[in-house]
Amino acid sequence: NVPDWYLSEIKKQRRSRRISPDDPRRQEFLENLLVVKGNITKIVADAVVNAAKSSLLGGGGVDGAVHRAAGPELLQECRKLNGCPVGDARITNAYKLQARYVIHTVGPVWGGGKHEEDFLLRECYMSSLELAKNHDCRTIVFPAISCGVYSFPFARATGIAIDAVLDFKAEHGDHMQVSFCCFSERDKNIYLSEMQKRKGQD
Ligand code: AR6
Repeated sequence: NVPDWYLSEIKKQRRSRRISPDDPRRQEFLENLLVVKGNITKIVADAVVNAAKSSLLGGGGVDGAVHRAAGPELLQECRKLNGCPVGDARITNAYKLQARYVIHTVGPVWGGGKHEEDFLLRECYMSSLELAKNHDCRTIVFPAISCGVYSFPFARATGIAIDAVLDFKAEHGDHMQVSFCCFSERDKNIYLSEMQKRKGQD
């Protein structure tokens, strides 16, 4: 449950444009997206995104795996951040991960779709990409934010993730290699089919 004042504030600040379906760059951006199957903590990238909770103090799923793999110093640094609102992101060192940074973002809990879940999930991707860009990251890997404990429907979430990345690249340029990491072949195929649908739009 995100307060209304917070929602209207981030909506005002961030009216990120959407790339037109006819924009020729769309195909190119789609070709440059990668989907990998595996454990996100094993991936080498400038920034690894963590599907965190608002306290930023660790939990299960990706969050638990990231904290275990990075080591206890990650939690020490997270304690200093005083949490993070839903849809926003924070950056820390990555310690023992094969990455320069961990970007912690807090996805919305799925509550049926009428509580701004889509908008907030998009914000997670936008905030994370913006932080990565401001820290000169060339490669970033995302887990399927909100798709585990937070129960966001998978295909809907992957569509939002892909569109957010395309829109970000349309606005800021294609300077970052963006990958999506998921655990199963089934999940990987959902990403690929959402990408395919978008390729078909041109
Ligand atoms: N590598 C890649 N994907 C993973 C991994 C991994 N190591 N572990 C899980 N997934 P979740 P959420 C997939 O629950 O829904 C935590 O307790 C998983 O199959 O990690 O945003 C936090 O502290 C699913 O598709 O994140 C929060 O309280 C996706 O990653 C809460 O869970 C996300 O699942 C956040 O829930």
